[in-house]
Amino acid sequence: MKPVPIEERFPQPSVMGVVNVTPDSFFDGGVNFYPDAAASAARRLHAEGAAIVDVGGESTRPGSDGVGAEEELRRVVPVLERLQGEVPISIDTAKAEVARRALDLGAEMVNDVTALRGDPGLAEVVAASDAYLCLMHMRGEPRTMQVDPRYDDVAAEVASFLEERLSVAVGAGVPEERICLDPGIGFGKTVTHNLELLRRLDVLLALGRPVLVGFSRKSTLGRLLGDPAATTGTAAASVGAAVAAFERGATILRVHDVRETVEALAVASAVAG
Ligand code: HH2
Repeated sequence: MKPVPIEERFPQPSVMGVVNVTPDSFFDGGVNFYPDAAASAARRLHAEGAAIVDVGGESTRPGSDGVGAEEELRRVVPVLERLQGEVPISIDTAKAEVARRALDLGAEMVNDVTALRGDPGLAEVVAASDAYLCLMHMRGEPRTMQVDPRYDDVAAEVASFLEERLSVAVGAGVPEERICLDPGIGFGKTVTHNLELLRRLDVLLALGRPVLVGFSRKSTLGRLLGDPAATTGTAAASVGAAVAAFERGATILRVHDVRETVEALAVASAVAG
């Protein structure tokens, strides 16, 4: 059966829970590094109301170097095997081989922070499947992206990048109705850039695709609360950011604190009517 359009599968607002099977992710690094722990975390986030759980085997935090496909597979495959048929899964990867294996194991979405620039084989893997696809904006690469990022007009530049990547994905055979777009909070952006992207989310919404926002626990939140050296933010600040993103039109909120975010969004959407 053909998958329904992404906005039907993930009505606004939907929560995407995060499980990083890594030793070094900026917030949950090490916590879910072992498959049983990661699988339990995914089940818990789903039970708390996550519509989908994003499983990643490579940290993309500022300064990170990345890992090879073999190591990424070694981390995520045992987790996906445990969750198959139980928890809706998104695979956070830029690698064709990892995506292919994850899709074989039942993943429903491919979340690519490189927007199909990381691996020339990924578009074909997604196009040959029924998967949803998230295309994210990143300026530079994780190792160096936070070194003095500059834009003339951050919202317009992010939108024009995503418009181009959307047409690449569609040209490669991924149906447009299965694609969502993401401004990439913290990926080559200052605090000011991140805030402006949320404030002007309408510029991205004008591309006609659902928008996913991942502000959860990111350093901008800690910096806004007065710590210029913060590398993370609090749960409460993350919930505030998710509600602000929802109110500006985001459809999918990618978060670490699922229960709190689901509760806050229930109130915000009741108010929105
Ligand atoms: N943020 C992170 C990773 N993947 N994917 C999308 N689509 N949007 C995001 O904002 C996004 C993402 C970074 O967060 P996290 O996975 O918690 O950390 P790390 O990359 O260190 O594993």
